[in-house]
Amino acid sequence: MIHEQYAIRQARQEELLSRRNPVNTEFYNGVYNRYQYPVLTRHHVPLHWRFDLNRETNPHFMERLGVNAAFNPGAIYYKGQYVLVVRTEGLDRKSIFSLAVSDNGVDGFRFMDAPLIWDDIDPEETNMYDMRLVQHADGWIYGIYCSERKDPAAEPFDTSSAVAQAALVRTKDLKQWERLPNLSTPSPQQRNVVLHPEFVNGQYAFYTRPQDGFISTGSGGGIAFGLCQDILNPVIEQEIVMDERLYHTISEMKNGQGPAPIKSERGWIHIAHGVRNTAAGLRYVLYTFATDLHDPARVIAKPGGHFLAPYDDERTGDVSNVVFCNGAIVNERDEVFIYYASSDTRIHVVTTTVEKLVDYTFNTPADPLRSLGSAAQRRQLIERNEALLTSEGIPR
Ligand code: M1P
Repeated sequence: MIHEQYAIRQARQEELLSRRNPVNTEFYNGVYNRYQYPVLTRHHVPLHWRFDLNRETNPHFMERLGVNAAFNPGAIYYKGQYVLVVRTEGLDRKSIFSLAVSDNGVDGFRFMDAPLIWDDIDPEETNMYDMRLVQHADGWIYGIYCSERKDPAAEPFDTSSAVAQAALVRTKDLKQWERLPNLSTPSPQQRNVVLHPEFVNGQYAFYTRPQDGFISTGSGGGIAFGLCQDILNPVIEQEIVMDERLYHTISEMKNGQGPAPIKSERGWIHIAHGVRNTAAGLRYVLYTFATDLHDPARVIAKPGGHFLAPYDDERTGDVSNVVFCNGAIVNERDEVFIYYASSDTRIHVVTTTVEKLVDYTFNTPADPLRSLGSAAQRRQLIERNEALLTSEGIPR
């Protein structure tokens, strides 16, 4: 028999699930809209995924399989709906993938069916996370995720060292998933690998992130690009760094491609994350850059600084001072929904348009890379504005 607490708790959860999510009018930058609430949190996870509902076996209605966090979602616009593949982290630290769907992209997200599974072709795979969903020109929807295992070369006392690789799955209906072999690259470890949505020179193209270690990218110079002939036996022979990390920038320590790039008339618009170290630990922010339509490995525009950083309450969570994006959706009206997680804890959205993303990416000044250059850049803006204000007789 169902426990009487179920109806009580479900009514409370329904208030959360059906809550509207208005634009946050206190925030303005002209680039995107923020919203008042996260779009998904661990509290959105269905009760029957967490509780044993049976009064006989769970008389105290205890949460048997709790969820610690819902974050870092991949995203796809599928049959007119906004679908996220959410990194749902259990209390056991294992991340699993769960689909959540909304009709408008900013509220009403509900988890679907049950967490995703596929053939277990890799018994050493311990954890999986941060899936990018890509509708490829070949007709398949690909999921590229980080597959993590214990480092086989670690000393017996070392129970933390890990190896990260890029794993591939694909589907046509978001229901049946086919697990493909892991991507092989020249780099010892990989994270933040993303499939380009179109063929390049007749081959599959990937954005990669070469790294020597599990946390540190070491000699890995930044976001790289590589081609792969056979998606069923995915091998990249050569990775070329296309967006390098640089001293005293927002991506001094590491960076990584976010979702698959967005196609515009002026180029591919990329959303990526940049990481720098601070006395309080790593700080993750998002930035954008554009690449050539015919050569997506050639950067043609890159604004200075961050596009989006942790804001107010977003600053705190399991891993504080982090925003991370691996999912974005462009709908038929060229509206852009950028899904990101804050502090490895919960999921938010900002909305903009392709036109605004292009304007931001091509017309925001580049990082001058030196303080005096930044001062000169700001003085030029002030001088132009003062001249305009004066010419229009507006006091300042
Ligand atoms: O904890 C912040 C992020 O750290 C990793 O990102 P990166 O590989 O760029 O350092 C990932 O584990 C990511 O999931 C996490 O959000």
